[in-house]
Amino acid sequence: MAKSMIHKLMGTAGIAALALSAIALAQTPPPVAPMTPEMNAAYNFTRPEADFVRKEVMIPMRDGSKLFTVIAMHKGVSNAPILLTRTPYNADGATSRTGSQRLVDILPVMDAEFVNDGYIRVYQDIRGRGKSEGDFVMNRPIIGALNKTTVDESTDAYDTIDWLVKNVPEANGNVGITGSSYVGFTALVATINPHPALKASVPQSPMVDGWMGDDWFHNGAFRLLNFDFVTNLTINAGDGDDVASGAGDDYLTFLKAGSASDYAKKYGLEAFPFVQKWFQNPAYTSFWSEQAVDRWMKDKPLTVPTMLVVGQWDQEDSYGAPKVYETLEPKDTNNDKLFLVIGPWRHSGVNYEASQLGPLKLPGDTGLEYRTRYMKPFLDHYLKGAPDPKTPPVLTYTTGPNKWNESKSWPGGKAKPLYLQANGALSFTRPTSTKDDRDDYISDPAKPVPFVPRPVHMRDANVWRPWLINDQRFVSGRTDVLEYETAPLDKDVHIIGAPMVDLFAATSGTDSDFVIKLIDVYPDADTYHPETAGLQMGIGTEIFRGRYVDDFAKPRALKPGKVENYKFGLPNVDHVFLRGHRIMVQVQSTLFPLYDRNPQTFVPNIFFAKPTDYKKATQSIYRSAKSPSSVILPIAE
Ligand code: PG9
Repeated sequence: MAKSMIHKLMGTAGIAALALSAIALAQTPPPVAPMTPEMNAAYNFTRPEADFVRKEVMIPMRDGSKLFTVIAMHKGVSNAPILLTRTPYNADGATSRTGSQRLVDILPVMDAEFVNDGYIRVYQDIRGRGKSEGDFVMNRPIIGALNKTTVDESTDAYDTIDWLVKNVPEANGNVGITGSSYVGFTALVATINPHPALKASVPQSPMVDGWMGDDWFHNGAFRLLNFDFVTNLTINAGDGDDVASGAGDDYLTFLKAGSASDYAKKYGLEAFPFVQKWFQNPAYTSFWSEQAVDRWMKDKPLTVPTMLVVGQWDQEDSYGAPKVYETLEPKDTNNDKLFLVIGPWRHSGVNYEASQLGPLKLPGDTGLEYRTRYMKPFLDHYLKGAPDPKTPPVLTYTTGPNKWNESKSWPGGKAKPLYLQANGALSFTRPTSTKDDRDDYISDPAKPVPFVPRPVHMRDANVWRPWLINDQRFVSGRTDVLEYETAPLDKDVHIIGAPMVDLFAATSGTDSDFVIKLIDVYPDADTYHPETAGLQMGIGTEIFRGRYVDDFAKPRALKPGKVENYKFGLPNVDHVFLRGHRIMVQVQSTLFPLYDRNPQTFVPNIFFAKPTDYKKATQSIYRSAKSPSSVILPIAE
């Protein structure tokens, strides 16, 4: 019909009404039947108004496995550096924290300074975890004796970087890598046979040697919280739950279970492959020594500028970063590839708001200060060509005066023994007694010393994160904890490095653990800070399993009554015991249920100790001229 004819029939108003009802009809969704299934295939959480672009890709590795990767950046970014993180902890979740349309809200808090300055942020699930293909092997060893496949975390980093620089058009061709703990491990091993586009690495608290002092054991003593780590990491590819052992007092839960293998059996964990690997390797076998990252790295000088970071109170991985620094530093002849940072942080605290840890209040957010003043300028230099920020070879934070401290090398202190003395005294004077002066205590595995006040809820972040620094007064007065204390200091005592334990001890049993705590005792009278009056603040705590006194690979029974010399390090610190404070050392033989109990009777494998193996023992701590027990402090000069 011609337009003029319609006009004549309906008039202009009629046409308008018809047009409106046609639009209304078009806007009404088609009718949905009552039984239409309601699940939706997809929803794009990134709305058109978002200030970012977020892409998900599967990046192929050399063995054909594809790794799930999220690439996120502000809209309009170009010629930008990439900051990569390779994680077992869910790349999708890490990059979609909220439904916000601001990039800084969907990413972890530590990313803000980077993406706001044009960085492209990339998160990838490592093989076998999250949405990535392939098999997950805990801290997948480098290709070699333990790993006969063609892939490891170093080759996966290489293949990922290769793909990114070729396929992300907004990128400038330079890649940095960072992350903490397990993710620090992946950041560190990316520097082994690195891709040429990898221009800098910032491994934070990297897991380096799980037997010596990162996560699984410390000097041979096993950490019972590991069972939760394993259920978290090795049940399906996502984030598993904690062991189903209830929410009661962990102290009683573990005590009632018996040995670590009894606990595993009781809670259905004994078939987990990684649990079996622990149980089959209680000593420092080649299974452990050949996956120690410092050994993988020791023969070749570092080619990628690397800033190792660790917290002074890192309750999980205090060992790795300083160990790698110690191993590689002599090869960094120009002092331009290797950097060490030790901050006033708990494990991974560097990536969060860090103005307080336990009782320690700091004048500012030391996490943010580090990231903006040191980490970002370091990465900007290598990834964006920014001027050299002259990063100090060693950056620490001196607690006590609470200020950043730049130095040329680590450790900075001169060894000075602080000796255990009669009547619970502690002083720099070497004992002269020619008698076998000593203090005894009875260690009863049926009543182990708790590592935090009971009831113990060690999975609670508020308990777990600050336990190393928290007030130690809760064990005062226990007959199985010896305490030695200096007089109030007449001047500041500044330590910078790892205090070393030099302990002379005997046991009436045939095996034993020794735990040493170095403590800063605040003055009792403090009008203006009553909350810290008399505080016994933990500075360094470490354990040593006696059977390894000769050789970590070859445990042996201790001879009852024979004095042995135990030497081991406490965590690296930069701390000032202020004038008026006292220094305290505590000695004990259990730290439960953080560590499994030593039965105090030599058995071939403590994981399988029987209830009858657990026996009381009398422990003797010597403080004579011949056997002068001490904690050797690295005194700043
Ligand atoms: N140290 C941590 C860990 C390692 C392995 C298993 C579970 C936890 C970490 O924070 O990555």
